[in-house]
Amino acid sequence: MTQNLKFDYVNSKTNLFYNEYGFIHYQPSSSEFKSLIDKCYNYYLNNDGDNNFQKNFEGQDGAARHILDIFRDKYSPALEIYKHKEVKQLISLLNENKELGIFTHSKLSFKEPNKITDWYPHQDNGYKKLNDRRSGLAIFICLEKMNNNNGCLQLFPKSHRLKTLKHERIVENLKSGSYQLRISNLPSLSHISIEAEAGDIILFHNDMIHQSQSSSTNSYRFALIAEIEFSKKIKLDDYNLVPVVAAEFHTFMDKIYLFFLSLINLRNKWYFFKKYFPSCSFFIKKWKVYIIDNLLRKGSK
Ligand SMILES: O=C(O)CCC(=O)C(=O)O
Ligand SMILES: [Fe+2]
Repeated sequence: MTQNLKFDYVNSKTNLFYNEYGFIHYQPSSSEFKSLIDKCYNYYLNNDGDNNFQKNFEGQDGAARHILDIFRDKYSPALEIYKHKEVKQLISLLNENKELGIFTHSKLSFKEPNKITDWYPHQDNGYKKLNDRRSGLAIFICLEKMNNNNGCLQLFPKSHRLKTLKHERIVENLKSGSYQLRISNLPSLSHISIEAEAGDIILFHNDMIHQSQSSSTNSYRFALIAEIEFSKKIKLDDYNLVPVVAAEFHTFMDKIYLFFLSLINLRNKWYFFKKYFPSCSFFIKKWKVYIIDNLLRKGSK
């Protein structure tokens, strides 16, 4: 496969394509969906520099690549986009075993123009703990046009069949301790560039190898990404909060169980602490940076 195939319909053929190649590039036709996309694009463009956003994945020059947990931002249209029928039909198509689907996290992925914001080749499952890998996928939604000039997504078709490969940690920013994971031995598979329009939806398996380069134009290449996991077993999301449901629904007892799980969870408390006592958390962060700085420098000698 040298070229990207785009679908403007969703049926069993789309599903067969996904099973074979590990991704789907779908172009929605709904004008209502498109206006939500425009609203969302403007929301992030006009809020650039807003300190309330939780950002991460800072590169060597300090440029972050993600705004986190966008579904819990009540002003962002992101959740409305993922609840739209254009997205829902794709989720139910791929939820072949009719399991519970939860969003494990949601983010805005972006590229500060002319900064180093590449993503090394990785599988999203590489970031999961060994005992916490479930079947799932990422739903990547373009808020603007993307191509090779502004660092479009690049996929390695069929790589989802290789299962989760070994990744290594690459520290990018010693100050913040930010790092990326990169596949240690990249298999000899060719990749394709996903050139897309605003509103296009790209779904890819959580073992799909993918990467992207920086933006050399004045575009931020805004894209939403949410990851879904399908399972019979419920759990908290990556922010240790009760997850947003993507498919099917919880029973009442499941909801109570999740609520108590979130109450006793420590990481959850840490988010709370950071939000309400930012100055204390600043000192703790400094201390973390000191440790990472020293230990890693010593370790690499
Ligand atoms: O935005 C991109 O180009 C890729 C981001 C990504 O792969 C991730 O967040 O896991
Ligand atoms: Fe990824």
